[in-house]
Amino acid sequence: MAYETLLYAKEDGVLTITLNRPDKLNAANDTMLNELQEAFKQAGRDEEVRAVILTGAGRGFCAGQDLASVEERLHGGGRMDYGAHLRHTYNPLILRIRRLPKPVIAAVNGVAAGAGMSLVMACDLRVAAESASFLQAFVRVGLVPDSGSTWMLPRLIGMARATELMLTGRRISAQEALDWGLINKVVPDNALMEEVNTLAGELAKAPTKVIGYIKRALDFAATRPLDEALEYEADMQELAGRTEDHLEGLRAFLEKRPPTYRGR
Ligand code: T3D
Repeated sequence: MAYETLLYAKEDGVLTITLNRPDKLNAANDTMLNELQEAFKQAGRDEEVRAVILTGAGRGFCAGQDLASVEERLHGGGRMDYGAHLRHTYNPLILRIRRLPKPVIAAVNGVAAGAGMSLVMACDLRVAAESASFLQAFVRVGLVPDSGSTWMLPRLIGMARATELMLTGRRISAQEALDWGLINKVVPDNALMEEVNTLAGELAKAPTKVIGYIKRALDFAATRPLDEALEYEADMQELAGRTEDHLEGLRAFLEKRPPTYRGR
């Protein structure tokens, strides 16, 4: 499928989805939001895809909702029904990323603002270029953090810091984001894609189904008491134990050789 606002490139099991409205710092309009949902749906269906990278073209990662398109609607005398808009666009997209049974890495090449920052947080791993930055821009335009920010940010950096970023809209550097636990790694700008491609390449050779179960177990445990999390771990382990890759892992260990996982 050809996309208007995304680049979609697949190589050696790694799918790279690039947000492609560089002049607008990849701010998300409705076309992009629909295309992102479609692209992640495709990523889920395509068995060749075993790891996904999400990044941005140009100097930004994503500046959040395209405010010009909101203004256009309001200017035309219309009403922007934010609730309905979120329920049809960002919310299903965030769930689709979280529920994708494959690893998703954000390669944060520049500024990630508002829902663009939420998108980064929805990914499983986050690697940022030194010059990248993050802001909960919502309050600056009189909006509440959305697209999962209120759920994800306090879990990643704690309530005190999350509240500060949400109430002030302060922009933080990649280094501060790393120090606070928001991201996994900071690399020089010119090394970003090489670093992320290497990581994605390794993940594309991992036991993919099991990675899907790990994602499910983590998200389940995030909101449940210990006894329920233990039960869920047991369910996921039951499923993992039935995969071909588990058998391969066992054999490889006993035969003292590296495993070859096929994602099944
Ligand atoms: O239902 C719903 O949809 C609600 C959902 C809401 C979710 C949200 O994401 S709300 C928050 C929306 N985002 C923002 O408020 C961020 C707005 N952008 C900025 O504050 C700044 O652009 C940045 C801090 C991100 C970067 O600043 P800077 O100085 O590096 O770049 P710039 O010059 O401001 O932006 C470059 C261009 O991108 C510029 O266009 P121009 O003048 O060169 O033609 C700018 O207008 C455009 N741009 C940046 N952000 C957006 C945008 N255009 C539309 N929408 C944007 N969000």
